[in-house]
Amino acid sequence: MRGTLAAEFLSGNVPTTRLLTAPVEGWDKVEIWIHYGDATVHRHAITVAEERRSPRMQLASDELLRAYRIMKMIREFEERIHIEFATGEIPGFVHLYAGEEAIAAGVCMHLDERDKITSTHRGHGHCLAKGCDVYGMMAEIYGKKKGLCGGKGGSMHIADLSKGMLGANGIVGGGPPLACGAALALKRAGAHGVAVAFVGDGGANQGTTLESLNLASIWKLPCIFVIENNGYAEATSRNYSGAGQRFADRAAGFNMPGVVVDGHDFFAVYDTAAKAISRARDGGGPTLMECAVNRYYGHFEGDAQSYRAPDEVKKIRETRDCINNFTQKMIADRLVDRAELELVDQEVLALIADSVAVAKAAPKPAAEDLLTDVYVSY
Ligand SMILES: Cc1ncc(C[n+]2csc(CCOP(=O)(O)OP(=O)(O)O)c2C)c(N)n1
Ligand SMILES: [Mg+2]
Repeated sequence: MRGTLAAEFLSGNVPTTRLLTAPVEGWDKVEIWIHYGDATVHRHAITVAEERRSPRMQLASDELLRAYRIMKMIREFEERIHIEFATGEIPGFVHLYAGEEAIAAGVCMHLDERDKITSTHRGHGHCLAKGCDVYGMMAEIYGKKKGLCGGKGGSMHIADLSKGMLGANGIVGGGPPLACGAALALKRAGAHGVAVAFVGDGGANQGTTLESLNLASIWKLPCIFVIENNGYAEATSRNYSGAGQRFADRAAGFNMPGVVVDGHDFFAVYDTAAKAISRARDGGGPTLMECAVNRYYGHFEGDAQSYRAPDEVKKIRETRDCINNFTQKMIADRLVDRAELELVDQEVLALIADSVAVAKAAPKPAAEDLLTDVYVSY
């Protein structure tokens, strides 16, 4: 142990938990001995069994900062687009993911370049969490030629196959069958890759989703279905549109595990996704994760939201915000410093501001680009 950390530890500035962010499998007790030269100045024994149950204790501080950065990036991206859309410069429809960041981050942090995701019409968060380029995304949303899809897809159809992001999707329930196809290809390739389908609560009622659950189960596909239950499909409350209390209960009918998780809680999502993804990688087949969450903006930008109580979102932002809750836990447990988080904030804000400036100044596709990329041969 380095002297500086030891000194901080003795002064109480570093809690014991900080030293246990990556406990060794099978250990239930750790003794920490602090030496300066030959002298032992402190000996401390900790029972780790309790602490190891908490997923936040399993993440090293650089991973916690990565989680924070992904969520913050999505939030700031969406907040900025909310402002920019109102200027009229962004073409087409935009559906914002703000409020749901913990889901994309908590799931995608377990994925790597082998893995594929399919998305929804509310896809910016999934793209960012899977590693899509911020400049390419912003240019795409502005309909510019150097956007990820040449400016022809816009917000609702961003895709980057090189990152395993198979596309935002204007077809509600369009993602799950694609994820099954990707998962079948991954299974045949034998490299333990997985496919994740993000689906809304409205999308979960589509036949395509139910057929995909069946297919994934009978073919034992490495596929995870993440139902983002934000309580509404457009203006229709989930209570009017979905039979049964929980989507997760439907999983039993398809012979796969079904779990409900708090979609505002990064650690709950992260932990549940870890189990589902590692099960899928090991050939155990699909899992359905239902994440209970809220969206902060309307169904689309411009939605008057007359179907929501006036203070509905305000209350959720104040009490259940995934980033605030994450930050409070991190600071309380002294797992990261506030200064480290502020550095991330500055970096993310600067990046997004620059991506907007670059996107605005970029050229649109030319007339001769109109018919390129319309048909693809395989
Ligand atoms: C097949 C199909 N049916 C209907 C629509 C119109 N539509 C667009 S978004 C949406 C609601 C989707 O709700 P949900 O799946 O809960 O996702 P959320 O918007 O809440 O993220 C509907 C009905 C569509 N795009 N595609
Ligand atoms: Mg919904």
